[in-house]
Amino acid sequence: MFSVCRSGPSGSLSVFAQPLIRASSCTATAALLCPLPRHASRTSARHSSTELKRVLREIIPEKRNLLRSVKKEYGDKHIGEITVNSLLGGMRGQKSMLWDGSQLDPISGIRFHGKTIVECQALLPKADKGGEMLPEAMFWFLLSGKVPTTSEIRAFSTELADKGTLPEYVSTLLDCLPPTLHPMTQISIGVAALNHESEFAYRYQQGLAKADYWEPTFDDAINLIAKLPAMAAKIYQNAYRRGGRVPGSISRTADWALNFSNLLGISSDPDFVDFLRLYLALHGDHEGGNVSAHATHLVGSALSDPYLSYSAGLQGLAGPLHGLAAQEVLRFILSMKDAIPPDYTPHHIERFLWDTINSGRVIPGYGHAALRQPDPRFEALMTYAGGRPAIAQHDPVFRLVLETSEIAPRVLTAHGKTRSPFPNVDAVSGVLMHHFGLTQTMFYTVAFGVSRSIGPLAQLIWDRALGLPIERPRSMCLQSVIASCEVGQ
Ligand code: NMX
Ligand code: MLT
Repeated sequence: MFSVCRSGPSGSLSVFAQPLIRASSCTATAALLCPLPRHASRTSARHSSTELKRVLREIIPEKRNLLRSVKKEYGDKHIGEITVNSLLGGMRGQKSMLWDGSQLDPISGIRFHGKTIVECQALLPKADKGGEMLPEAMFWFLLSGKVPTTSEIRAFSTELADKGTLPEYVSTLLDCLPPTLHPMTQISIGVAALNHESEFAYRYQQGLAKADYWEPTFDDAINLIAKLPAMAAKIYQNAYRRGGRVPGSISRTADWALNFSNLLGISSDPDFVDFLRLYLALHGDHEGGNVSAHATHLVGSALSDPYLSYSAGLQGLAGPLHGLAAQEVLRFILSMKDAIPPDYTPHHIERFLWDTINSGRVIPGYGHAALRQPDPRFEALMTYAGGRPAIAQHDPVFRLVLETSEIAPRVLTAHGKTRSPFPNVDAVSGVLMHHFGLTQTMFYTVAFGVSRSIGPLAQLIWDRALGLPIERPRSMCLQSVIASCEVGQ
């Protein structure tokens, strides 16, 4: 029989307890590793210490103990189809969503319509002067399951270029934001604001038949994907170059990534453009369960338009356990570089990793909620770097990333907690941007957000085409979990 005290109104606490634990540890991680500049004035609301908070502080330890005991005693028990561990553990491993473009195998990693990354690299069209698959070709493939011809993709790139300019009100809105506002917050605001021109929202108000939902969803999705490079470049300009016009313009003959690169105006190295093509194609989709994809799908299931849906996805991507890890990794590597001697040995790296873990922080870029082997996206980027001596042999920051990737799995395995001690894609993406002169780490997740649009928006079109219903799983309070487990004991 269960013996932990169960008094108190559990329903509301079960909602609050877990986010509070996570938020405090993530904040500490960011602050300890490399504090971000804070220019905004802090209001007293941020430091509120109400009576309610005091009450909560007293209750939390008891609730944490209860949660631990429930996991220990009932973790493997089933409630309906799923185990208590899955219900309490972020639904890990549970298959409960339709997602057609890609599927993850825990060992071999992501497959796009059954094709590996390497197969996609071989199959999908490239730019005339480029060696990497085009991300808009990946979108085409994700959406249709068909490999586009080169001429189809050239026409599609032109269509994206034609739709790529930001409306004036969005540029003005972005200009009004504090340049110190995190770029991820800026892009999610900008994307949400684009819903002013949503075809889906407009036609829905006019009375759209359910069978036709997919078509304006498609139009909005293409319009949004087309505008993301210009939006990201504008945010970069405002945050890091004191505003004004971006250095480049959109060309009708350029592909999506080349236009993005020109708008950013960071590097004229053709290798940078090819890196961007690969980066944008690789980060586009990672089945449906990751936070950004799932958030887009969830919000979209309420028939919110594609702009609002993807804005929600971007807000999920902005979490340090998800896409923000790309920024955290580079901060981490640079702080390691500062902390170890110039003639460092593997022993110094290992000690730095242990110090990180022992102070209660995670090693960013390592571990995964679903993968159980090194992330093939990480391997694809390492292969890209490996073929370029300027990166692989002569970039000291890249060398440190490489050496860390050889040591961290051993350290995490010895630590014994992480289910997957291997590098994920974020372990290397930022250092390649850094190599090409994109050194503003807070921008890295914005590039991820430009890319991630292609998978979740492709799926959103299918959600509407197939008439998938509003997503509405049931939740349970902890008391009900315990009661269900005790039935029949
Ligand atoms: N460093 C130290 N501890 C870790 C790490 C890590 N890299 N990864 C997992 N753990 C810990 C984790 O915090 C947990 O500890 P506790 O039991 O005290 O709560 C324990 O190991 C078990 O976690 P897992 O079940 O292996 O991982 P989970 O599925 O909960 O989380 C991540 C997956 C990706 C959130 C986690 O591995 C992590 O925090 N990694 C670092 C952040 C990161 O790289 N995120 C990027 C993911 C890829 N992306 O682009 O989104
Ligand atoms: C992603 O690309 O979304 C990440 O690897 C996280 C995930 O799949 O859960």
